[in-house]
Amino acid sequence: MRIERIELQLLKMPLKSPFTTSFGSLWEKHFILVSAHGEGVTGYGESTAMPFPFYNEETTDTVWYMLENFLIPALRHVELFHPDELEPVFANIRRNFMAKAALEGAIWDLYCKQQGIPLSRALGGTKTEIAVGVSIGIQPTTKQLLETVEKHLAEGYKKIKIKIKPGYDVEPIRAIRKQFGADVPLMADANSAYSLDDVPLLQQLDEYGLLMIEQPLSHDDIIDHARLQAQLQTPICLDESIHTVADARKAVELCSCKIINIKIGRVGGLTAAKRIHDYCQEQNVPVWCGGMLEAGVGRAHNIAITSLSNFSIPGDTSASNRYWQEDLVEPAIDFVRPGYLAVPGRAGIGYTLRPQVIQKYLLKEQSATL
Ligand code: OSB
Ligand code: MG
Repeated sequence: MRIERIELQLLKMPLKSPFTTSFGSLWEKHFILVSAHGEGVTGYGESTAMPFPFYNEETTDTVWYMLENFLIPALRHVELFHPDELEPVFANIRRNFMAKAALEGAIWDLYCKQQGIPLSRALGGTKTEIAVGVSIGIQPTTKQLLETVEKHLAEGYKKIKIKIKPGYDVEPIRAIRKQFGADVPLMADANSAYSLDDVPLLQQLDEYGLLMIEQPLSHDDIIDHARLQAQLQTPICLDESIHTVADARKAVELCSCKIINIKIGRVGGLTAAKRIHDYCQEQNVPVWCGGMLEAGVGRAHNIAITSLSNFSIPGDTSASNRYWQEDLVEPAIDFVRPGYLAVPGRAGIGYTLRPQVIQKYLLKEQSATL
């Protein structure tokens, strides 16, 4: 495959409403859009890094820096036949998973467009539609939380994920169960806000029949999570702790979790995401696709990876209108029937970009010829 030029664009888009987690609030999202040009077609990738290093160590600026100074230069003088070959090209650059994933995603899309095949099929996905859930940030009041849950259930979302933190955990979950019953597919994401001192509190959640609790303990831990899982009925799902298939193997072998959240950005790209998916499938560990408040390009990549069969739990890939007044892609990413998104049959990511929307939110851009 030929890659002639890589373009970087920094965009900032306001969220419809602020998104609050145990690590802070976000009012607007920064995106680095990566465009890979070659043979008359263009592939797109989107960085999922936040402007601050509170979810992981990367930021929008570190992603730009790594792309400009290390990752794009690493493409010079290499001949690629398939995007899987990028892993060895980037292997001597430590971590920086989101930076790698943004570029790798653009090259996967470029490859698929050059071959004329959908990204989902190139990855081995078979589904034609995917069931999706919604992630609800910490709300100022229980009333607002219940209204938000009600709205998303009425829209048809197949899973409700709420963010929790110390002081905002048992009570909101109890309130949701009381109002909407035991059958609502409900889970909680703690974003590392607890420690082993909180075992008795976390055990109180067992009575609410949650699908899982996501990343209760430290962002870099798998040992304490195994201790906690041994004392909890609620399945633990790991997010922040898993970056590689080796991390997944250690967590599964230690029984640190029963479910894994795969985020393409957090694991360094689609090739790594597929590898973790395949390992978990062999181990009978279900996975789902986590979100990072993506715009259309990132959502399209999430839809493609979710078409793989072991993505058996609805993920965070809500419709475009969940966060955005206007999205970067068309057609708009929306339900084909309540709770389901279609897996596009068109080549590559299967969506086109909207230049006027990109121009409106553009902060800076840069281009490198290879
Ligand atoms: O931990 O899953 C997380 C958003 C930003 C940072 C971390 C997380 C999230 C989400 C997903 O919960 C939100 C979404 O994309 O809908
Ligand atoms: Mg999470």
